Amino acid sequence: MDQKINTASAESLSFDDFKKAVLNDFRLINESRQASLLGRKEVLTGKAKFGIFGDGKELAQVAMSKVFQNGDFRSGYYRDQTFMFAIKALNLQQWFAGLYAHTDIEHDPMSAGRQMGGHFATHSLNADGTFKPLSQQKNSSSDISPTGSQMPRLLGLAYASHFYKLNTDLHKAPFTDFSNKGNEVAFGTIGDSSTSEGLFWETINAAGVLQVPMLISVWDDGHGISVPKKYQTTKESISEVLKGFQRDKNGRGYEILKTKGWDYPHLCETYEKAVKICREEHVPVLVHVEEVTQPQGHSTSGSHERYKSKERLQWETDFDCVKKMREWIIQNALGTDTELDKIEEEAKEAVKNAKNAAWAAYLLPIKEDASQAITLLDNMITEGADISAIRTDLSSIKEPIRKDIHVAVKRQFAKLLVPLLQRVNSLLLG
Ligand SMILES: Cc1ncc(C[n+]2csc(CCOP(=O)(O)OP(=O)(O)O)c2C)c(N)n1
Repeated sequence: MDQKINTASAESLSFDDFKKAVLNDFRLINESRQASLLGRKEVLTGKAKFGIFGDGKELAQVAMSKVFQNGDFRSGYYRDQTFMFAIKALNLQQWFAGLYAHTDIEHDPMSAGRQMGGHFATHSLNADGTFKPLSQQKNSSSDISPTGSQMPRLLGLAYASHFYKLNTDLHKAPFTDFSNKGNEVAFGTIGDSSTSEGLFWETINAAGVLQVPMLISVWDDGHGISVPKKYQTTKESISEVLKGFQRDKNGRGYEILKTKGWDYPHLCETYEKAVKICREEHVPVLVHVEEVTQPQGHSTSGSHERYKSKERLQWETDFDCVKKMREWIIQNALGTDTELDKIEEEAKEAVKNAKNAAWAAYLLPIKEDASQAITLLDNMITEGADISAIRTDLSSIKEPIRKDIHVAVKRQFAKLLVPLLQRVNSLLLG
């Protein structure tokens, strides 16, 4: 078996349990991938307005989630659906509800449809405004759309743990609900092109000076929308240019680690190492995850075939993390083709069912409004105006959106108002 999978946590598991854990991860990345594929279709067929998904970044996020503990915080960006699934802060149906912008917090717990899909969060407050015990749950601050804006907040979260560690008065109740003596890690995620921004550099420098438990991962897919790295990043490598920040005998600084987005055992090993340094020594760590792909391009507003070369597209197919994990499982006799085919099929089915359930739940209140509107139309005094077509049009729409209701009611008013206005007009003009 591959040497690299003998990481500390893997060693403590029996072969069967290890295999089970690996296959669970394989299931999760497949579900997340299928959600991205189906999500794009939902947008392109008009059921959702915009989509920006985590395809290509699944494996790195599964590895990161393994070392994320209660009390830890994430400050990240729109690619992190797999991580949110892995820490159980989000399920597939809720993810689709967010895509449709379902304005009900029970359905879209991320923001009740107020944010773009793919903007993730956990709740720090109970419904009555009191704090939840943050040290006993997995936390994520709420994503915001400007790229790089997750960075200052990430620093703040890591700095908070630094203070909690230093101030022993905070090591007892009720403060233990917020921090376990400062032993948390603040996990950040950012895309490679956003590392060109000032917010990134200021945060990186400050965290190095302050020596805070900040673990920042760069998902490096080589592009910022359509612009390749050679126009964004000096030497085309953020870890290369940050080498001066590496801690050494001359001073405190960073631990900088490199890994690849398709290499499951090395990703797991890297995150175990990274989090140990961060949590135990309060030294910031940067994990540069290279060779990450973006199978569907940047967002639903573009098509990457227009700006990536044939060679790059082929490389992205060959080094797709789902494909590579499957190959690795087979090579290491942790699963058979039949087992893996079954998992892939079940993942597809689970995602399809979650999508259908989310869509039905999204439509339910709209359908109720439409049926109320139809009753309203029926009860209106028509004064001879023929409005049956308006009613028929609305009631024949199988999946109405709110606009359909507004249009029907407006048409009805127009039909009724025009003769009325004509009468008023003729009265006034004699
Ligand atoms: C401050 C700001 N500038 C521009 C944008 C538009 N924008 C959204 S995503 C993106 C590219 C980000 O690329 P990268 O950081 O590499 O992340 P990726 O999407 O490739 O994972 C840009 C320019 C934005 N959201 N915010």
